[in-house]
Amino acid sequence: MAVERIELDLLRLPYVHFFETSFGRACDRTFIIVRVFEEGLCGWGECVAEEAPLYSGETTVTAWHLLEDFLIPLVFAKGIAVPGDFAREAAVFRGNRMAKAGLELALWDLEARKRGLPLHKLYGGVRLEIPAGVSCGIEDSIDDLVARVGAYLGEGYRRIKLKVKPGWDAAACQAVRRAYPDIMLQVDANGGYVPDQAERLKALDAFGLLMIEQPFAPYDLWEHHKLQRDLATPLCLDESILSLATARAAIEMGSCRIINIKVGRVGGAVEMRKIHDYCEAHDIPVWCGGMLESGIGRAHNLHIATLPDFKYPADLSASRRYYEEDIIEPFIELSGPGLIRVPDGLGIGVNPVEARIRKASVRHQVFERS
Ligand code: OSB
Ligand code: MG
Repeated sequence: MAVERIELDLLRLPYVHFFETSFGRACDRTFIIVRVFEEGLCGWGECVAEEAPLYSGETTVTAWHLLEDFLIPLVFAKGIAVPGDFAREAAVFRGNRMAKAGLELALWDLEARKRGLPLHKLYGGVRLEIPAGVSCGIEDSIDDLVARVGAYLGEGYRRIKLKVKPGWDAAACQAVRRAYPDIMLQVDANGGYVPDQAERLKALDAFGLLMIEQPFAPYDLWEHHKLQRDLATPLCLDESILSLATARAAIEMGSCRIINIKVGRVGGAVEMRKIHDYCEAHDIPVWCGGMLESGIGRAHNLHIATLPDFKYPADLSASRRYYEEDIIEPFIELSGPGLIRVPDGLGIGVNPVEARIRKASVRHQVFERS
């Protein structure tokens, strides 16, 4: 059998609260939803490329272009039906990992549905509840930040990540630590520091952080190595890790002690699995990052985070932490303190709501196998 039809939607959803990082402030999320159809079944994927090329060089426009002009024609030309075949064939095209992952994830959901399984069973996951935390953006003031952290803790979250940048780092950590001395706390700089600012990062050793995520630019594995050498806190890499090859280089160079896995950033669950297995074999813990996904992408992340080497809480929060009206039913909610249960229906186990997708869609296109 082979995929017969693929549909793309470009959606725009407003955040419940702005999200500010070292890249700047965003008030809504633009992303692509991918549907693949075969014999009456439909698989769903989400492409995490953002509107601007800040986190990654990809954008919603480049991802749509790759999907429309290369990846979807490839699926039809090769008669592809399973994710492994797609990953192998799509490897002829360089880069554009988020575009590839959006389509590959839809094929994973379809494959699980064809086999009558929840996706975590297909992956061989080992847990049904995921320890989850909140990624807190930069606020207008430290008081606003402390209040927001307090509200998330009140909702039951146990692990907090603070976005940092030069000038919004030690003071933010100190204020949150003073208010909540015992919480699991970590920071993420999204590459906002240059090596000359290493002293600012070393000062963060004072706050008992679980990790410092991506202080320097993505390509700079050597500078991360030099910083890790002089730092007690483990470094975690996010943007730097694009593939098994970059993960291996970072680990062998001692550029990090922890890896943030995002399936979109590495081009799909096939590559995600290679990185996961390599890290597990080399005693490098991983955890599941997020890209402020809609419920479709977040459900995919929940299934991925069931794999055994996911040892730190994920950047995965309830639907309402991100969006007033998530595009799935039921919404994702905390199932216990700091925990989210993995949906146990077929495939990703949540139901996308067509009417909400149509309402948020700014572009829709159908592709048929000829
Ligand atoms: O660096 O982890 C990041 C969101 C968009 C782009 C990059 C990142 C993030 C987050 C959000 O931190 C995590 C989440 O989805 O809850
Ligand atoms: Mg990050």
